Amino acid sequence: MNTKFSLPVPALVSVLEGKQIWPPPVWLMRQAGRYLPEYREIRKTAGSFWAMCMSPDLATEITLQPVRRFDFDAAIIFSDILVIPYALGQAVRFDDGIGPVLDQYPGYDGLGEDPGLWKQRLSPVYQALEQTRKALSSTKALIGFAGAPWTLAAYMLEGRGSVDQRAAKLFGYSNRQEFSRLLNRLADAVASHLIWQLEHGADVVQLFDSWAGGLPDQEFCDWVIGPTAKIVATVRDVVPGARMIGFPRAATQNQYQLYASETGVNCVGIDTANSISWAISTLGGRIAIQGNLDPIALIAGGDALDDAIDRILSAGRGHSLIFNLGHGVLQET
Ligand code: 1CP
Repeated sequence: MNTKFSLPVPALVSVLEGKQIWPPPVWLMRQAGRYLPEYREIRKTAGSFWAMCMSPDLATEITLQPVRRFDFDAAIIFSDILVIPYALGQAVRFDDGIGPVLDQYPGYDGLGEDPGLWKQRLSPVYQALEQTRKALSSTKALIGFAGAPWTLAAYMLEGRGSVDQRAAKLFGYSNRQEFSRLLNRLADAVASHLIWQLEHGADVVQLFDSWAGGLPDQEFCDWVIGPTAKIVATVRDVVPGARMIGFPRAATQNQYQLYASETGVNCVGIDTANSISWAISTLGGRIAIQGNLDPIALIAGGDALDDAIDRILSAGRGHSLIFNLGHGVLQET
């Protein structure tokens, strides 16, 4: 007789497998961070944000903080999308009050091409995932993540935060071939990073394409959908059935539709300005939908917050929904 007990499947994983769970599983993008006093406490002594990302013990503790406080259905590993340029050899630092600052883009030939070295540089993330998975209840999902190639290229070419995509667009329009080689290299590194995260305890991975908005349709196809589809296929070659969420923030409805049908992700994250009822009725037949409470409604609280939550829940009833924000939690929350 087989006496093996099976562990419960986290609600968020069930939703990504097409089930409808009510009430829907909840987590918040950027749920670990400066709005939490217990995070600020660690931040004071850790030295820097980067040191926190690169310490498996601190990253594990910070990942668990919001789950402990709010009983969210998922933990997202505490790290940053800019670990990929770092792994490729473009140094990153985080200046207080300024945000990320990157060394000058070294050119395609200056980017590291050795996956062994990428893995070595990113190993604190995998160690943190292993530790977190051990400490986390089996009813909670552990989410790994990476920046999508277009968004990473925007930071790598701009060299700093709050990018307006100008540097990446200019580079892409003027050197189409070299830009597509860059996106390809990024897609390889991102796929490897996601595979390694799944192999070290992540149940689900999310691709953040935070700067996907404002691209013409042709470039959205070439620079967002193409590399994302390549990543999804590469990851699933190694990890069959890998559960993946894509977040092409601020894409148009037409672009969201293409993204949902062409990339292969199990779920799309809807940003604050897009309509969740549109997303559920148009895309929700095929894949799960995640979103999309305005992070500022969470600051406002009161009736405005209740109404906004009710609207999302009534749109999502009877569908595969993951309740989340339309962008990250703000520090003032
Ligand atoms: O303490 C501090 O000063 C650091 C603030 C901070 C934090 C808490 C940064 C710097 N990154 C993070 C963690 C982080 N970043 C997570 C952790 C897990 C969680 O969600 O709790 C995640 C998923 C990210 C992803 C990330 N980093 C994105 C994609 C999501 C989004 O917000 O669009 C982006 C664009 C970044 C770059 C980045 N890192 C940090 C800042 C301030 C920024 C944005 C810079 C900018 O363009 O203005």
